[in-house]
Amino acid sequence: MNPVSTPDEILVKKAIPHFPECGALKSFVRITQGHINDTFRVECEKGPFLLQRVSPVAFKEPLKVMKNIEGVTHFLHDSIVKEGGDPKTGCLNLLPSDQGKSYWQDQDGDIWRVYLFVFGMSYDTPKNPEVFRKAAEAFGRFQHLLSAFPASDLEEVIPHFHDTPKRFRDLLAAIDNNFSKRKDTCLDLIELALERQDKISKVVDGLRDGTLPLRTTHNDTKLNNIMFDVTGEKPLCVLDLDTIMPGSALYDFGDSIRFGANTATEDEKNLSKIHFSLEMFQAYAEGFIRGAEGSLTEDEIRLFPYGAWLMTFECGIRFLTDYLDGDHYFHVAYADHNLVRARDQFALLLDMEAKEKEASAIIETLLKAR
Ligand code: GN1
Ligand code: MG
Repeated sequence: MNPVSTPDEILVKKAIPHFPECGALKSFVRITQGHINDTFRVECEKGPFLLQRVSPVAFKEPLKVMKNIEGVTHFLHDSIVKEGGDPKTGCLNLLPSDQGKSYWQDQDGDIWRVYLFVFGMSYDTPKNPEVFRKAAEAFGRFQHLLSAFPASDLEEVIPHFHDTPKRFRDLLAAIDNNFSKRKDTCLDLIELALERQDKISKVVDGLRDGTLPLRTTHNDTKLNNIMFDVTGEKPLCVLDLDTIMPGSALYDFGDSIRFGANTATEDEKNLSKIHFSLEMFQAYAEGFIRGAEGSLTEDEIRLFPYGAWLMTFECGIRFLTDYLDGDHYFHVAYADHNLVRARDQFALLLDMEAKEKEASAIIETLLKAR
């Protein structure tokens, strides 16, 4: 036995005894896919579970996060049971803590939660358009199912989460402060961002004036937030429910494209590998429309290419802002990780701009076939 405990070991050993249904802890591994929360797969006496500490940096009011997740998972659980599905794999399931809640709050005020472990696999890049289409159907269906959920019960856990003009103002402040003294290393990206500021308010404006409907949205629809079964063929459930809030369908559509229609990963250093795949775009658009079962408006669908562009721009400036601020928000694995991510997003953005006409033509064809 290793006599010196690692910081992770201290954390996990502290948390697990507060979830009686887990039984004694046997071993654990940290899962490094997410950029925000601390996530561990824990092997316990009663089986494998997923243990997470909700990031206090990202979520200033973590109890609101838990309230949303409790509401949504119970709602999904009941809908899946009604349809004769298996709620243990069809949605996330929270375990109770010894505080009689769906979470355990430690002495520092941090929130810990445990989910039943869902066996399966997730993709960081879609292996083919068919996989991407299936993920799109799952996210579309998720949104459709939650259209019956009382959206007024949802808390706005990160205010202005996809308010791109607000994200842009945050970037301007970060450029001014230049806290990390790294501004000179990213002047080209700053210029690209500044040149595009007139194009970034279409969705917030549409939600404000009612031309775009406000919906219950996931808001973080990366492909790896869909758990597929072990064969990688069948989507089982939607993961990462932290940012479920009222929003636009274009956020969910766009964020998926930003991530999955990129021919490279989100932090590819070799920019020549980064392209916007129209084939993936089309597959996702088809799947999302089908999964949403007619609930999307024509205006929303017509704005799909713009939504993809907007979410790519927004994510690019968020990475850039964090780089300028000194990496306080996103977990980083090396010194200029956020800059690499920002460069990646801007490379993708430029390719989307080059392919804008083709993307719009794909959508017009899908609209005609509807
Ligand atoms: C964060 O933690 P993760 O990887 O699920 C972020 C998303 C970004 C994403 C970029 C709460 O999500 O908004 O799109 O990184 N989540 C939050 O990979 O800020
Ligand atoms: Mg997330």
